[in-house]
Amino acid sequence: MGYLNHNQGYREGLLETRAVIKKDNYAVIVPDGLVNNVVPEFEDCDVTILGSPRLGARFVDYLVTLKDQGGNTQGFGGDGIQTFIYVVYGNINAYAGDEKYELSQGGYLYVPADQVMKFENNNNNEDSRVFLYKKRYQPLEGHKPEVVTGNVNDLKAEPYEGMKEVLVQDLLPKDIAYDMNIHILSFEPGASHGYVETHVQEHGAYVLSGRGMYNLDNEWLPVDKGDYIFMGAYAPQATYAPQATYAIGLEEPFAYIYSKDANRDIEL
Ligand code: UGY
Ligand code: MN
Repeated sequence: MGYLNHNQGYREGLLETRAVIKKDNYAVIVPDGLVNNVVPEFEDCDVTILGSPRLGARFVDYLVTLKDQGGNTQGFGGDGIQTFIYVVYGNINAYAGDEKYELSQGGYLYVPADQVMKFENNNNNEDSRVFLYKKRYQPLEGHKPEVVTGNVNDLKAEPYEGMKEVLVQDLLPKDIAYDMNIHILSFEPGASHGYVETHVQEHGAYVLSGRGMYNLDNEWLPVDKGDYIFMGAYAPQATYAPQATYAIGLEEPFAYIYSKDANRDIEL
């Protein structure tokens, strides 16, 4: 693996990757290929930009490793841009304006578009890692999103579309004030989507645990913990949790956190 585990130099075998990029359609981005992107105002962090408008998304997703006292204390988002942070591991302090939230693994904070988010590592000089999101907010007259925080370990998981082996958590309220939501879908080994979805919404998904076979525009691709999946508007998409070549010995559910635009008509 490359920069994420700081391995340098040549590797034993051939250079190869599972990554697939189909701009404006879908992408699978694997940890091995990630590189560090220097982004102003992120101090003492390793930052990788995952989904972005350059890939065909209307949002930006990042994977950020916060080192020592690392973070973004200058401010991220605001001025029309809403933001969301989720702690993959470690402990951080995140702020909506001046309000502080202490977040540990599974903790998250949504900050509406009229405030900036700040965050800093708070893990006794050990790294913390976060999945970060921003998107321009599409306002709706008479409605205003609030700051939302919580931890997925305290959040109820509901059966997804009649399948008790597939659980969904909604991290943001189901309220029309929000123009998107963040969900976690979790598939027990052998579970699957009920159908191949084809919808106008787009997703950026980060795999938190397990493995699956993912149908993206009718290609079945293996995906693993730590992978990032972009699903563009109308890209057909469905999952089988560990099966095919992964049938044996995997007890961990296949779970990913993902964004989905919601509650708005299409602007012309
Ligand atoms: O919410 C969704 O559209 C979700 N079921 N999509 C997905 O998992 N690819
Ligand atoms: Mn979907």
